[in-house]
Amino acid sequence: MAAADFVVVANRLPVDRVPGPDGEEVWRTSPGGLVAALEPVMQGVNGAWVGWAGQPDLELKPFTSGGLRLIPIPLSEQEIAEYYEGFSNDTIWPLYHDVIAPPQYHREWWDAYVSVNRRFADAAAAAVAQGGTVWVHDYQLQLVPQMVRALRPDVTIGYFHHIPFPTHGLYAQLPWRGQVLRGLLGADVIGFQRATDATNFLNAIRRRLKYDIKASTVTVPSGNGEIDDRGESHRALVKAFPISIDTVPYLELAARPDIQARAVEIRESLGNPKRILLGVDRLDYTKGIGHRVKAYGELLASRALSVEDVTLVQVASPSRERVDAYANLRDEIELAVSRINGDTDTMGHTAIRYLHQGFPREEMVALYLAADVMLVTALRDGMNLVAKEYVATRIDNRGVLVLSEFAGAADELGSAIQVNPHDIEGLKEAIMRAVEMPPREQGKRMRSMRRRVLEHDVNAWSDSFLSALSAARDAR
Ligand code: GDG
Repeated sequence: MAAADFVVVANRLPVDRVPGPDGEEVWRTSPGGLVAALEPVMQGVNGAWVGWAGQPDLELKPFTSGGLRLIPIPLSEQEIAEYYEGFSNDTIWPLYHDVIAPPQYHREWWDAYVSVNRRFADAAAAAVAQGGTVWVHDYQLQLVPQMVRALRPDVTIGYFHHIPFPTHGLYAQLPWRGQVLRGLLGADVIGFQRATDATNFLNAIRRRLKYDIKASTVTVPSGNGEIDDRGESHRALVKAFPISIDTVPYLELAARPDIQARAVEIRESLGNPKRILLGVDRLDYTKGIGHRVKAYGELLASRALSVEDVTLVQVASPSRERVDAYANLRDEIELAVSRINGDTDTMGHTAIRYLHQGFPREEMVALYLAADVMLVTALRDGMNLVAKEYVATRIDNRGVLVLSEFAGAADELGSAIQVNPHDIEGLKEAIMRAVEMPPREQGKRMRSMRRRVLEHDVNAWSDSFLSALSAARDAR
C-alpha cells in the first residue's frame, strides 16, 4: 500500500464485520459520529485509517472499504481484556470521569496498554508519507503521539481527547501519570472538549513535568523523557475544540413524514401521555441515569406528576457488559426502574418505558421528535452528542432540554435548563419547569440552541482542528 498523507488512528476501525446477504461476512460502515466527521476529510486526501476491527485475533491485511483505506490492528482476547476493558475502560475511564466509579490500577493492564499503543504507533508510522499528518483519537491511545514522533519526527501529529481530563488532584492518582502526559505531548496539537479540560491538562504538566508553558503552548524539550526519542524540542498547542454532530442526516430524518408519523405512533403506544420525557444513553455510570430515575420517581410518589399524564422513555443501550462496574450498574438501574413501575403503573400507563436495546437511527430520531423533554443528566461527560442531536431534530423549535452542567455541551447550550444532577431537589424542580414550560419560552430557548448546533456542526469542528494542525506544520 502506498504511503498516506493523512492517517487517522482510533481504537476502532470505522467499519463493522456483519453477515452479508449470502451468509458470508461483509464490512459495513459503522454509524458512529467520528466516521461521519472524518469521512469528508479522508475522501479529499490520500488517507488511511488505523484501528482494531472489533473482533479478537483477527489478522487482516490492509484493505479498502467504501473508498477508505483501512489498516487493521489485531488484538488478542487477553489484550482486549487488559488494554481495552481493563486499562482503558476500568482505569482511565473512571479516573477521567472524576472517579464516579473507583478506578482499578493493575500493572499488567498498563503493560498491555503500552504494548498495544506501540502496535498502533508502529502501524501509523509505517503508513504515513514523508511530511504527512497523523491524527490520533482518544483515551485508549494516549501514548501513540510520542511513539509516532520518536519513529517519525518528520510528521505533524494531532491528538483529540473525547472524554474529560480531570483536575490534577485526581489525575495524580495514576501510577503512570508522567508517562501518559509525555505520551500526549508527542502531539503538535492536543484538543479537548472544554476549556476546563485543557486547563486541567496544562496544570498537570506544570505540576509534574515543569515544562515551559506560554498561554496555551507547551515547549516540549527534546527527548520528552523517552530514551528512544531522537526528535528535537517542539511546541504543543493545547486547546478546546468542542465536538459536534453531522446535522444533515438528523435534519433530513426529522423532516421525513414517515418518521414524524412514527413519532405520533410512539406517543399513541404509550397511551397518549401529555408529556413524554426521554433519556438516551449508553448504560454507563457517568450518564446519571439513576439520578434522573430517582428524581422522576419522587415526583410520581409525591403526586406532582402522574403516570396518566407523563411517561419517561429511557433507552439504555448495552455497553461494556464484561466490565464489573457496568454489570452492577445494570442491576441497580433495573431494580430502581422496576420498583417505580411496580409502585405507580396502571394497566394503561407506565411510569418508565425502559429499553435496554440499541435502535436504528431512524427510530432514535422518531423518539427525539416524540419527546417533549430531553433529560441529559450526566455526572461527567466529555461533550454529550445526544443533547445536540435532540436540539438539531426539533425543527418546529419546540421541546425542552434539561442539561447537566457537567456535560461539555453545557458550555454551548446556555439556553437549556441546566442542572446539577447530584442535587435531586434541583433536578425535580428542573423537570417540573420543563414539563410546564409555555410554548413561547420553549421556542425562544430552542431557537438559540439550534442556531449554535447548526452553525457549529461536526465539519466546523474538524475544520478548526485541522487548521490548527496545518498552522502547526507551517510553524515547524
Ligand atoms: C464519547 C464521550 C462525547 C446511543 N444509543 C444509541 C445510539 N446512540 C448514539 C447517540 C450518540 C452516541 O451514540 C453517543 O454519544 P455521546 O456523546 O452521548 O456519548 P459517548 O458514547 O459516551 O461518547 C462523549 C463523544 O464521545 C464524542 O466525542 O460527546 O462525551 O463520552 O450519537 O445517538 N445510536 C443508535 N442507537 C442507539 O440505541 N443508532
